[in-house]
Amino acid sequence: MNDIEKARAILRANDRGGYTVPTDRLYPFQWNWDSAFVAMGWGTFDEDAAWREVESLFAGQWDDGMIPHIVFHAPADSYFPGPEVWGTRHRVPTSGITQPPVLATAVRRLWEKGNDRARADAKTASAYPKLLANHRWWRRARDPQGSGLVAILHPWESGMDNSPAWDDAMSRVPTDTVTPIVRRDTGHVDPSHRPRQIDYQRFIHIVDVLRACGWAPASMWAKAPLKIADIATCSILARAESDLAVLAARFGTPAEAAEIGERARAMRAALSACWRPGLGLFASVDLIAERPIDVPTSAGFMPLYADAATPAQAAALGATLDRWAKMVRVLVPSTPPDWPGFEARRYWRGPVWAVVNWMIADGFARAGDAPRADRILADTAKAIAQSGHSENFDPLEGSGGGGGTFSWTAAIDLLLRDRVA
Ligand code: 9WN
Repeated sequence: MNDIEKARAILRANDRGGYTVPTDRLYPFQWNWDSAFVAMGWGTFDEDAAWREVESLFAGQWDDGMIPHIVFHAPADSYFPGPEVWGTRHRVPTSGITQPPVLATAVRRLWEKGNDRARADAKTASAYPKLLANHRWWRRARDPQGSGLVAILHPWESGMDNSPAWDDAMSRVPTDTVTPIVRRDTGHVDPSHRPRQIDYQRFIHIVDVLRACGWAPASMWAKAPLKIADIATCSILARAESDLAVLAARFGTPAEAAEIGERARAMRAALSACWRPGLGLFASVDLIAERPIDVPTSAGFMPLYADAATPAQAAALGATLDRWAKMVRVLVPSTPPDWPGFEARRYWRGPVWAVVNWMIADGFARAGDAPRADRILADTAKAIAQSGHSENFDPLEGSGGGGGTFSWTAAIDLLLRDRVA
């Protein structure tokens, strides 16, 4: 089997009939941001499967517009916390929190690249109002004060679950839980790579608090023990707004296009103000402690992906990337090796993720910095060639970590090849 066939075979093997699990057993359901990348991956060779992926994620969308971070299409006992812990009331069982909104970006790409134009138009016309409802939900539920930045209320919402950027805020979250913690993850992958037990206690404490709010956004906003304007999630939403604006011009009304454009502009301005000269990066803001989070992570490059960096900021980010490059074999580590919290193999505290690389590389390319974009993509391809389609990669050695035969890593591999072709 050649390399491209290997990547396609992973998506086919992880397809559960209309949706793709991130990997067998470790993550046996549909995850929100994984599916957006996976849909783009499917789009390189099977447009039907790509649209099915998008539609099955929409099947989990709540009436208020929220798209949950997990859709539990079919029962499975190999993951904790399952639907019984979330106790939500949607038609399909889902979690009660969300994840970075990559979906509008994925739909735009599928629409623009679709070979069957009539189908691409019809599918996009049906996706557009759902995406608009989702972006409006973000603004209403997660930026009620109109700051221009949206907040995550759980580290899982960032997708970068145990990033050292959350350490200080998480240290203030109590560790007691109503829900008994019955971890399954540590039976599937090396426990020393996974978040620690105390992280899980806090993850589940927050779930308990939010569930007690009946998953009602206003009450969640008032009671959440963690509230962070995550620089990566905000950048992903700002970019998604720009992509949605393109769809609005074709499928929406002028008033909607203006509304979306205005949100995108406000977000970019708010993002630009998150620059931290001392770090040479952008940084998230702890909205409870009311201070920026001065921890260097790969998320700090993400405003490039939203066209929110000034030329001077983009140049400074380039210099930061060059400094990091001297310390690693594979860019972009989730946190750099000279940071005291760095751990080469523990989730989000060092490892490289192909999807994050894809977005950061896209950001450098948009800023006109093709050499750095190419370097990041070449490193991604090198790690995949060395270690296969792993969930993540050790930045010092290039070895694979987390789950194997991973859908979004296969999807990025396909996108890399699509770009070259
Ligand atoms: C919790 C599926 C998901 C990714 C996240 C990654 C990991 C889940 C977990 O796996 O998170 O959502 O149980 O560890 O951190 O980014 O979406 O691949």
